[in-house]
Amino acid sequence: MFGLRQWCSRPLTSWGGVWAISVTLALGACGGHPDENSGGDAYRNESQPMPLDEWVTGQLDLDNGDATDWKVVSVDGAGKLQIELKADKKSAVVHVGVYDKHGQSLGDGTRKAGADEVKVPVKAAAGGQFFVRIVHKDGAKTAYSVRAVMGDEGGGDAVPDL
Ligand SMILES: [Ca+2]
Repeated sequence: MFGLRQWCSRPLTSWGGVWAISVTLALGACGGHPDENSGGDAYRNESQPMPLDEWVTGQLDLDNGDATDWKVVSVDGAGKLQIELKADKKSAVVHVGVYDKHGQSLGDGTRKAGADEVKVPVKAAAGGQFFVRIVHKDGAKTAYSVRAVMGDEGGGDAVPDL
């Protein structure tokens, strides 16, 4: 179940100087890395900013070394954060994982072949940065659109609409 590709694309959890060494080791150990042409966003600390409420586009091409894109979104406070992803190609299987600033997984989902989109709702316990890992698991290379929205429920302290 945990193939080499899975291992290679696992999130790195250390932020400091150890990081550079980890990347070197990971690249060296994997050879033909699925993210050798990832465009500078294959790791969490390379996450591309994604403004709240705006569709952001990207591309994934597993067979040509761009299997992973990381995005980062900043939210003002606690609440329900939802990540929505649409992929253009029907055959594309795209996994979406959401992580907090410590790298802890908050939720995930998969846009299956033939599906229109996937929505991944998570609970943002506080404001701050949240990271989104988008991984091309299978199928044709594809363009995608991804958006982060904040809901008005699930925060626990939401003020009711009057
Ligand atoms: Ca990439």
